[in-house]
Amino acid sequence: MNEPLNADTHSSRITDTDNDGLKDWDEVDEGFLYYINGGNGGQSMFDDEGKLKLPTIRKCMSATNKPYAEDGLKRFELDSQVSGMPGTDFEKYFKNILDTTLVLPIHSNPANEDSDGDGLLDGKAVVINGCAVAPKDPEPLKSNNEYLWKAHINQMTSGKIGREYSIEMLALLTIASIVEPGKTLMNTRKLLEKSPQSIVDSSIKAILKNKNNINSSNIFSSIALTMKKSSTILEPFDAALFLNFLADENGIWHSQVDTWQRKMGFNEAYDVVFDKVSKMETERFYFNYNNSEHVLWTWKGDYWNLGAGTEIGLYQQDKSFTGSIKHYDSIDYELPMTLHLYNAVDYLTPHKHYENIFSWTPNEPQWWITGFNSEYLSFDTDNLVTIGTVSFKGREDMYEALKKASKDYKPEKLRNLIFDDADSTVWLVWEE
Ligand SMILES: [Ca+2]
Ligand SMILES: [Ca+2]
Ligand SMILES: [Ca+2]
Ligand SMILES: [Ca+2]
Repeated sequence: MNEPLNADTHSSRITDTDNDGLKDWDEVDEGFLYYINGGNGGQSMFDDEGKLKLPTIRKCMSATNKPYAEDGLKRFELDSQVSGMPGTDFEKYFKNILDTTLVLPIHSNPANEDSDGDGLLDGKAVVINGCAVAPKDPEPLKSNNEYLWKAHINQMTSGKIGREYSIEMLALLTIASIVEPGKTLMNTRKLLEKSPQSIVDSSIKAILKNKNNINSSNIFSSIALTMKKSSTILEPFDAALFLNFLADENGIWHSQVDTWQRKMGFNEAYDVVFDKVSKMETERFYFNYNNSEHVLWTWKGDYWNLGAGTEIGLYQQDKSFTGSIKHYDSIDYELPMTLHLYNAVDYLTPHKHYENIFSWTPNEPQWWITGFNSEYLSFDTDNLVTIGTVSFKGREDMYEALKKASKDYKPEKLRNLIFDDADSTVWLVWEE
């Protein structure tokens, strides 16, 4: 550090030695220092010269709350078995260590921007080309998905990233609609003969009409099987065309903002349908906002012939619907979102690493962000890992509402979210 931590100059309150967004002093656990120096008895943390009074390990051990001493002692116990350490007289050596080693209690290391070496910075997001690619470290002294974040930061530094729908794809679709359709378009043409809107309308009607009987009716199975039958005879191109998806410059398929699925909204019955025909996981993050239940809904899995994919959508409850299950409408505005999919390879071995399946950081804000790589065929759906962001900038109250609701989520759900207050962004890190 440039200056010793002291009370007089206050330099540590204005200096950020490691440039991680936190002043040196903010990285120190002031509360513990105050407590260990007898804060309750009115003693100062500083001596007469204004220097910090650092506790010894033994003093920390005397504290009711002794997170630092516990760690230290474990290390010293191990040291006694390491060659070069005194084999005899260990007690005396140990006692000396306890009484002479001073401890600076910290939240994070003031001299290291990434205290725990997991790739996430102690006090700010990792920013590449003006874009936040990893959140502020939620636990600066505990490694969080180290290999995943390092792979992701590397991907965002030098990998292929989609930002726009492909112009060639738009041109191709226009041409396809005016020239005689080739073989791959034939099946889609058959499906779309009646016009896409009528297919959508009848699907919506069938699903909404029957969702109250979801457990007893076979209608869902037959809808699902028909959908699957239709989709498996299609090339990815046709399936994407049917779903109104477009490819980006890297050949990854994505939903569009203005699309027929927006009218359908979402409910749990749809997931039941998808469950019958694909291998997919879903997770829902419910929260109340503006007196209405909202849900951040996410999926990842094997999407028929569209390949490995993942999605995040934002919905709000449609209170006018009076079925036995709740129906959600798509939100009628858009937010900046990004989405990335990885495959954890050799997951249970020391060679574990993450392969990027796609990265999609569209310039256009989204209500439902999706990505599908139809070239990616060899994977186990259990090993898919989604990283996504939803920026609530301009809708900070919504961010706060989700953050507040998350405090009641079960740990296995909560661990998939990271809240970065600095830019009101929610990070989805969905590994298991
Ligand atoms: Ca710092
Ligand atoms: Ca630091
Ligand atoms: Ca870190
Ligand atoms: Ca960490």
